Amino acid sequence: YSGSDLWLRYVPVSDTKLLRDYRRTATAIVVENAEANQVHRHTPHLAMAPGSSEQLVETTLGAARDELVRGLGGLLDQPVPVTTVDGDNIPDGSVMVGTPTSSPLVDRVTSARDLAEIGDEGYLIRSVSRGKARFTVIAGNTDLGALYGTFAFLRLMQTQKPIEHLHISESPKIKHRLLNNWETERLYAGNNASGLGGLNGESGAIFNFAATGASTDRNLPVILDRYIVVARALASLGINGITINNVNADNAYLTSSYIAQEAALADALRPYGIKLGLSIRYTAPTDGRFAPDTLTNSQLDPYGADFRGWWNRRAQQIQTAIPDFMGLTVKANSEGQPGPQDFGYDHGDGANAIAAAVAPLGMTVHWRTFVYNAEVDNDRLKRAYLEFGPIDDEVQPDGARGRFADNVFLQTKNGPLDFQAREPIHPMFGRMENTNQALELQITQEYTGQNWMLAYLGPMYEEIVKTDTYATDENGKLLKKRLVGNIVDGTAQHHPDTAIVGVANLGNADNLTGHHFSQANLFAFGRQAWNWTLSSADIATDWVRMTWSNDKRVVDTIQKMMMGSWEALVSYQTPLGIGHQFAEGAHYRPDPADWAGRDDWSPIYYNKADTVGLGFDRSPNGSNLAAQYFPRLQQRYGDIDSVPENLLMWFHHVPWGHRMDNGRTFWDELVYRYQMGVQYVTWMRETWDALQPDIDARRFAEVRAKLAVHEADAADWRDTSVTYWKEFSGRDIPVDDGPLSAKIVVNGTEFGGFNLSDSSYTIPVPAGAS
Ligand code: BDP
Repeated sequence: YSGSDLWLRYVPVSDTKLLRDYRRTATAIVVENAEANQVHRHTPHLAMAPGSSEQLVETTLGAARDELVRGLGGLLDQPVPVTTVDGDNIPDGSVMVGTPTSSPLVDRVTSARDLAEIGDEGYLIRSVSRGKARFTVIAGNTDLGALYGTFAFLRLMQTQKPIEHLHISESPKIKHRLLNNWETERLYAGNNASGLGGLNGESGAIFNFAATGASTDRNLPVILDRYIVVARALASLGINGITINNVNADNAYLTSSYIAQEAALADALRPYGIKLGLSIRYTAPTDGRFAPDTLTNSQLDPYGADFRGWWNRRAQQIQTAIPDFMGLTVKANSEGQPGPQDFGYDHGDGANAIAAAVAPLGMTVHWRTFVYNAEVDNDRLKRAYLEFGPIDDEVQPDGARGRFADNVFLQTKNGPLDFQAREPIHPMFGRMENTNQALELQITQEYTGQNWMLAYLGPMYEEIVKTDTYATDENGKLLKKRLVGNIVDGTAQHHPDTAIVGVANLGNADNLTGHHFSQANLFAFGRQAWNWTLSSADIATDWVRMTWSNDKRVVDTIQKMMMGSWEALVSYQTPLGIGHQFAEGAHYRPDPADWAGRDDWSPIYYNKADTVGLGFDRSPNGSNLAAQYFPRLQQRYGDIDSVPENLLMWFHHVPWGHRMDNGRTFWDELVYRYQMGVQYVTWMRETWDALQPDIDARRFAEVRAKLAVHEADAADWRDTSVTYWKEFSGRDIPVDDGPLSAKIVVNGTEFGGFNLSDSSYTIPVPAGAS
């Protein structure tokens, strides 16, 4: 098995008693008027590629019905018929899907009050008895809600939960649950950024939009199996939009020939409730490819009719082909991308100009806040808040606060640097009271091991969304709801429109993500986007059951491996709050001694290693990034004695002899952390080996091969880093003379199982040295 079905495998239920119960509870599929609400098709001859096993569907309820046919058929290991119901005779064991408008039956057996509570995209799943018949109803207010409920129902069986007495009401906490696909640049699902070559056909972008060359997909509205697998998988999580191209945007995506391909893709994804968006370049109107509709630089005035008119015309052209097109994502004045500042304007002027151009079409603008330079107080991290904060605060002519338009979302990475394995939260969360704010998380493992390291990021997402911002109101009073999740879902500051964005890891590898375990990060992101209060441990358990096995020992073992894997990565890569120690370019290997041609890309700029200690002083004695946080966090982060140890070097230049909470010196603890992270990977490799009899051969071998690379590369991180730090600390490598107390702990639970008492560690002599 190649992994190409992601978590939608539907293998027969292994527990025989449960299989019998399920077979009794799900005997027939009833979807009334499944063909009634045909989705829009722009491309008349849309077709699956020859030889496809997936099928195009034309309605959302059709997708729900087909998923039940496939899912129940697979899980129950017998076909489950699609039937119609005569009058009142609902067959015992029916699984009925629909909305009160699509289905008179669903209307009859659901209560208007229950439905009122779940909103547009929520669902109900109810076990109902009528006379002698017992059946299950899956209902939404919209077809999409009903589809989400269908996947949730199948998930219960995939994870072997009881389905006889269901009383479920679910609705998403965040309105726009989106992916940004970084199509080609460092495509971690399929490229060779690490220089290690690829396994199992990892070699390219998932959507083939090549402008030139003899690609077979080019300009042809041919849909590949993997697009539909992705659509189904994303719908199973409730993801409702995808911006398909990289934020360093290529204007080609706005040309007519690309729009035709985008329309075909949108047509194929539409039944699954997945809308398309595009990343754009601020100066696209000046691109000669749009002639005769090409502007000159002097026509790019954000307040002028030329600039706004151009974007409005282009957006209209897109909307004609893709009526439900979401909108545009903009990376401006960031890492060399053009933006309003090049023309004497600020981010508010630029964002609002494009927003005004697309607002009449009902589209949004996601304006990214990833702006930085090292010149602000010698700290790259301070700039975003300094640029965006004042615009959010600005009093407008009508007395209201905040200049950003209503259809603008400021899209902010979880932390102030750049998707490092662990960062403190971005200081802007909670600070943008008057602006829509979208949280951007990275699913693709750019800085977290790419497709070579097994790192389950669910606990990282959980840590982020459950971090307390200590946000206060205008009188300085602590808000009641103020976790990052509350800010993002709008409950903290009463924002009606809300969004979360995952930078996705989809590529054309057979298993779509390169590393089999990277599928789990997409799964976790989607589940947490739907409901950020979920536990990442439970999500991992579900994923393992759906993807690998329902055997209890296998589930427990793999889940345990996953749960400590992120913390292990932090340990051997960037422990105790050190950040960005990567060799330039690929962002995979360590190079702490590097100056990358630019301060704020350079490991030495971030580590500040010297004979006194290690780490970046962002306390009031240093750059005082700490002051950008709300008062409680300001104090906590600003003081070396109260900062959480896992963020120590993020905020302080820590003396080598500094005492840690456990009594060890900082130096000793640092070395232990590196070692502990590597040991965890060794333990994972050994543990995986022991699972061989329980795992299908191909996936077992592929993961095993990756774990071997992972272990060697983790050791490289440890050795390269510790060797370099030692030049500054001048201290000996600690030799452990008893059980170490450092452990991989996630949410209070310890993970691993390795023997820490045997962890004395000696740095190998570098090659060539004597
Ligand atoms: C950095 C990536 C770069 C992205 C950038 C961004 O290295 O490829 O374009 O983030 O988010 O992490 O814009």
